[in-house]
Amino acid sequence: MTAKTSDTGLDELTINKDTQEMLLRAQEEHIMTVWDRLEAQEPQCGYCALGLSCRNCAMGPCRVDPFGEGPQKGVCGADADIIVARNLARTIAAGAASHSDHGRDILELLYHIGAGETTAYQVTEAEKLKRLAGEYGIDVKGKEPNEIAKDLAWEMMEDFGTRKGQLTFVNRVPEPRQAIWEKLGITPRGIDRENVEALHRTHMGVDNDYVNILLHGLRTGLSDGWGGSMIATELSDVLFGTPQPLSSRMNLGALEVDQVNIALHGHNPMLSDVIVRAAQDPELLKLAEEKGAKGINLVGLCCTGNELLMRRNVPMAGSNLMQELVIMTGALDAMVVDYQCIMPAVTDVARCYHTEVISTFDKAKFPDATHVPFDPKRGMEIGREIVGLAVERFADRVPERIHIPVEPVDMMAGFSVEAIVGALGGSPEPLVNAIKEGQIRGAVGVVGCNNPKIRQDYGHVTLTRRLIENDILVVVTGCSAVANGKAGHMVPEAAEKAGPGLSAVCKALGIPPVLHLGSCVDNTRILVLAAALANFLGVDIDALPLAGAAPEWYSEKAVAIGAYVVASGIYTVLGVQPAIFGSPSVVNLLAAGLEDVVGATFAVEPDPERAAVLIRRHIEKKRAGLGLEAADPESIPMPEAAAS
Ligand code: XCC
Ligand code: SF4
Repeated sequence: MTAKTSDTGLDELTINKDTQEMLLRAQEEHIMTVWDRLEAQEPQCGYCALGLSCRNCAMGPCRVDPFGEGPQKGVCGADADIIVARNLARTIAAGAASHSDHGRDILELLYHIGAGETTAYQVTEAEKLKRLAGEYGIDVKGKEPNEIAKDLAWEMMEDFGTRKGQLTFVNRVPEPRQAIWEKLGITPRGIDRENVEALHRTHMGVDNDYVNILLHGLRTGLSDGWGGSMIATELSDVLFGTPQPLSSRMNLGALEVDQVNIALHGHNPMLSDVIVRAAQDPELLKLAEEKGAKGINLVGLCCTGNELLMRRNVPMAGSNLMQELVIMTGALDAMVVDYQCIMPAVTDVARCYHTEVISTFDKAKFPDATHVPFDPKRGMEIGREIVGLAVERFADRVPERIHIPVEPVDMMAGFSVEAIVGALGGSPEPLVNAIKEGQIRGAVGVVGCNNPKIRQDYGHVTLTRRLIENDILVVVTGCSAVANGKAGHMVPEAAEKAGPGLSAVCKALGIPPVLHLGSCVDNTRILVLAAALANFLGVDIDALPLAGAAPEWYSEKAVAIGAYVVASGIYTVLGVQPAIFGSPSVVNLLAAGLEDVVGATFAVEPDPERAAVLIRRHIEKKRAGLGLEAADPESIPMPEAAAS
């Protein structure tokens, strides 16, 4: 069944030519995609969409009638506020747990290296390792990197538990903000602890005060942003290198028709790093040649793709909605997956082609995939085995079915905070001055996923475009980085699309107006940058002309990110409604009440033209608050809501 793609103009589903061509192919070949499955689910459950259903215990499942006619309480007596708040807290916990468990995997790898248990990996950034060890109070004098690695890993493991009382990276947070968290009782104590406590509190009959539940939701988010995700980012830099600006290419055109193509999909870079090395192995290259291939070509998908793009210049095939479509090119010999955002549907699509799906983590298995369990102690061996499987598959291609749409688009990636500060000459001062003088009005993180409910990339690209046109610097991560890369926003020449002030700054520095900061765990780079700017100015983060946006989010992880960004003092606009509208009290708290508490709120605005105005108004307001030259927010006209 391919109803959606045949009934609806492809233009309404996506702004991308590569997606459109592959959806036509899906129609011809009768292959179901995520868009078809969404249509099959419609109409989706209204109670669930509003957050009003609960199945936290076996007296339920329960639901609260939003129109006030049916039941207003669950069997246990939980009302709409409690049910919505509990559901939201569980969503945050699931997202935070995903990021943080990813962080733990990298951390355990650091430990194995330090303990001399693997030679497949090593510390590549000894200086950064020392800097981190310093933050953790470890004496590094006279120690070899591996010894420091072991000590640091041990200390970071304590951040997951409760022994320390609070996470070490909380020390990076500007003091006024630390004081706010302390006063509210939401300073994150231990990464695992906050997640476990979130599950405890949302069990029947524990926390029945929606405000209290939501505050803990923020704390759980903070344990991700200033904990699990931050550890993932920092240690990935230590092990695989701190990203530096580089030029690359992206979209489905990154596949090579005459080479073995391997897509690396998921989030954790540790396995894909050995695959990058194995793909250069002369023996495997020779085997590929014997099979008739001219080489071995790697492409990325989702955040594993972002990690590899930033550090290894592996071109990106696409974002989360492209994972089925890349198989339909008929030119993908293997898809290697680790975890998160990998649709179970990939093995269904792969069955229609010659593509081998290879799962690699014991915690993330897929029916019909070949499972090659990752073991950091045998890294290279496994890398070679996987590349070997892909090479074998090349011979099974069906030439008539190969269709690679479009040519790849050029883009730049690799803007770690270190690289940005480096480009500025070693200090955030030039950026601060450009903001003070109004050349740059402020900065916005446009992040997160694609969601088939939204015309693919329209939200990311439109919002970003309106912001840069108005001299607002945009930083991107995750699938938003793919959207903006494909739209041509991430080359230095894109400075032409920016307003005069931002354009001049970009030209002087030779950088694009939209900077690629990395994967979704790398949203912590935005926190680090925001803290550095705030500390430089001697203010709290919420005083800065900053904002966040997730125009097309779908994932629980995006909710966790939203929670830590807002709790860190940054106003955030969501393009997809979270399941909270069944409780006006919860909506009120998140959209207004939090302002007095953490100095930032959430807004929901599906129309990116209107979201851009909300953000511009917010930035002018913050500029005025800092005593900088600022426009009257109300002088920025709000476009009419688009008819849907
Ligand atoms: Fe997943 Fe990170 Fe979302 Fe993309 S942006 S769909 S979470 S890959 Ni994080
Ligand atoms: Fe129903 Fe309460 Fe059980 Fe939820 S926790 S399923 S509202 S009885």
